[in-house]
Amino acid sequence: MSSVNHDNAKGHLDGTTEFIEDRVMMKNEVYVSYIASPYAKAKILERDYRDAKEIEGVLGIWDYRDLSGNLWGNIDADQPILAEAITHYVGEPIAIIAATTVEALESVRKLTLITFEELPSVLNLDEAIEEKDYFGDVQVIKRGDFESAYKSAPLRLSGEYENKAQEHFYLESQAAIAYPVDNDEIDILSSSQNPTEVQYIVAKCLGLKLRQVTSKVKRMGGAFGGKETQSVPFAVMAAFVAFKLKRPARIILSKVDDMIVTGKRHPFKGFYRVGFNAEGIVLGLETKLFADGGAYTDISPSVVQRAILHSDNAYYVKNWSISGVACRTNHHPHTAFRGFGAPQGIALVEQVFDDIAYHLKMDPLSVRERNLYAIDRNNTAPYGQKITQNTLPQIVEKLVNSSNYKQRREAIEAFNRESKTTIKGIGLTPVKFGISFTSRFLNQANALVNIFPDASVQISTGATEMGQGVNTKIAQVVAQTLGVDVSMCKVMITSTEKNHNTSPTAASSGTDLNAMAANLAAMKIKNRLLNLAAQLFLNEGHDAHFEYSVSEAIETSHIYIENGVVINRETNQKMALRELLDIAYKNRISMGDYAFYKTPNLSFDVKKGEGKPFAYYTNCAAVSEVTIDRFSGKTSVDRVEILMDLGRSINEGIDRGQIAGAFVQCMGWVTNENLVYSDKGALLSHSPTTYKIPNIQDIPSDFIINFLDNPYEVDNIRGSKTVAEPPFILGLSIFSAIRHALSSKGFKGNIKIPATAENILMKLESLR
Ligand code: LUZ
Ligand code: MOS
Repeated sequence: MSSVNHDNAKGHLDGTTEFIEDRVMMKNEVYVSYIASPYAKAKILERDYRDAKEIEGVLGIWDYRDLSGNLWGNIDADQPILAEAITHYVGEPIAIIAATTVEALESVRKLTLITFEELPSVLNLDEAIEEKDYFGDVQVIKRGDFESAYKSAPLRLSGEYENKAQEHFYLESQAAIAYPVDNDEIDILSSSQNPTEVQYIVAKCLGLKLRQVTSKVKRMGGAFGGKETQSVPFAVMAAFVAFKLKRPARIILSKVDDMIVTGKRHPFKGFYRVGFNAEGIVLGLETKLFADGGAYTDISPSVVQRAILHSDNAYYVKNWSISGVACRTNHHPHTAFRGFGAPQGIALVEQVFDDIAYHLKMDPLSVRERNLYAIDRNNTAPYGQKITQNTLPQIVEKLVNSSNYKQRREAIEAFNRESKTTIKGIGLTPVKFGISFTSRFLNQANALVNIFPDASVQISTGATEMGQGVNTKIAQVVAQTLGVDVSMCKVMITSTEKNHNTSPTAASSGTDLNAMAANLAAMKIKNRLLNLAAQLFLNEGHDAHFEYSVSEAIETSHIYIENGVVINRETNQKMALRELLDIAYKNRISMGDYAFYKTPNLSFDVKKGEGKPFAYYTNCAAVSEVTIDRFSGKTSVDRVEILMDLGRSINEGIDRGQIAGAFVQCMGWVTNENLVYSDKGALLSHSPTTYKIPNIQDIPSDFIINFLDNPYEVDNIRGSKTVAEPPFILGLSIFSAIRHALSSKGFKGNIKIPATAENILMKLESLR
């Protein structure tokens, strides 16, 4: 299909798109904030709010005792909206404040209203691993017999892996406005990927029935997983105040508060042992992953599950033992972030392949190629899912050729032998990413589609628009089905009133699930319309007094709708769609419909670590070339070439944006983005001045994105594959390129993520 513009492209560029904070204040509307814990772990000794209540404009201050329900979390409801006896991380909310001005809120936050007794905290993942303080069970996937494969292997290596956290850095902070309705209902507008969870938890905390809470999301200014769960507490705070005061209430976090209070991409530590032969073929691999889950469960066990399910990445290993678990620390609870554990699981196995290659003095690409999932054999994942329609070998081969990888690698090695000021490196990373929520029940969606007599269409689904273009893609799919221009179709605000019990827009599945449901609803409407058209064409006229019915089985395959015209292929009869719609309306034929979709044939047994968790895989690969300044350690990414298999892309323009954005986001994670905490667990790099995400000058000057001409019929909406998360992981090719550069100067061993200029400089210094 075509590259239709994002439906808010113009507004996003000229600044007219409305986000939550842009909503005009209502008469009587109040501002909401919260009081945060200054300690990583502390006992609350005393709360005395009297000084706060004396500040002009303050309307109230409430804590957990005022909520009907306080604990939330969709795996284990262990996280308080407001801390009770003990606080568990720096920045944790303890009390809600409402005031008529932002200044009054700020004054309250400067007061000392709560006294604490500091308790010993766990701020270091190693300590948590030692203590075995886990969220849930250790998850395991095994195939074959690792121990004997390892023992009998001609060559063996073992090593450690480590990555730090990553801040989501969405441009719009967490935000919500709640409106009281009719004394006993709440309408809540929030910046959330998960309006249904907002509805559930607001109802729970306020002691309401779900029918009393309508949760809406117009759009988000970015999310990346950071609003999959963690928008909930702020929505609850606004809803609580609105319900209590019977006044509209808004909470808009500052960037600094947002960075301090919300969790990030999980830091991981990993340990591996690998047995292999002189050709670089892996005979047995054991990987053990430990994630820093932070203070509460959030969705860490799910993140770990996706991490271990991606520890094979694109490679077949006959004997495998994979395990993973999330550990409790006194940091903000870490959460979903684009890739959802897969980047960490894959980064570990990519490191293993680099380690093997440098041990054997081979090109890491050859080691990767030799272990890649093949098409007709060696194509079952360790958890038993068969890798069908495998495009990995084709992708790697094409990319190696089109990028001139081999010649460039030789040229780089020659350059590195001579150069006194800079060193270069090149890396190729293939990626296989499993598509579907690993929790099977989340793979469902519903949609409501209405067509009006003017042939314009309103579509409602549970998908939330966060800039990724899901609304544009859904509109394109429905427009094509109904035979109208995409400008005639509008995806409406996401609301729990139109679509119930929906999943978060996450796991790259927003379009797959919701466009499928919307298409099914549109098909139902279209079938009725075609049935009516068949009768009208047969009767060669339109008798408005005749009662047409759509219940009879009537052959309609010769009739289609295109560009707003209904056409009989056999007789060449035509009529305007609007005319047909008018007759449908007059004949009491429904012009709206609803549909439900669930991804078929998914099954995964967590205990056995076996089954088919994914509907399909999105495959891709990237080649990156870097230059490192030997005096500053700074890495520049000079050339990038990406090859993506997206089946038949629904919107190549939008997909290209997703690929480039995801890649650059990972570039930040593996190079420059560095979260620094005090030894008391306070985040020090909590604003754009101290936390550097890539900027426009960091984007590779030579940045090629190509789409694979996939030879298979992809069983997904319009033959497309989803795009959102997989290309993030391609940024690991930068990491491989950095290792290549360092190894060519004789550096052996590993480097942690992020490979900041400082880290690289220390490695280079160690070689002097
Ligand atoms: N969220 C979730 C996700 O609940 N389950 C998943 O499998 C997932 N995968 C990626 C991103 N978010
Ligand atoms: Mo996500 S990490 O798909 O919200």
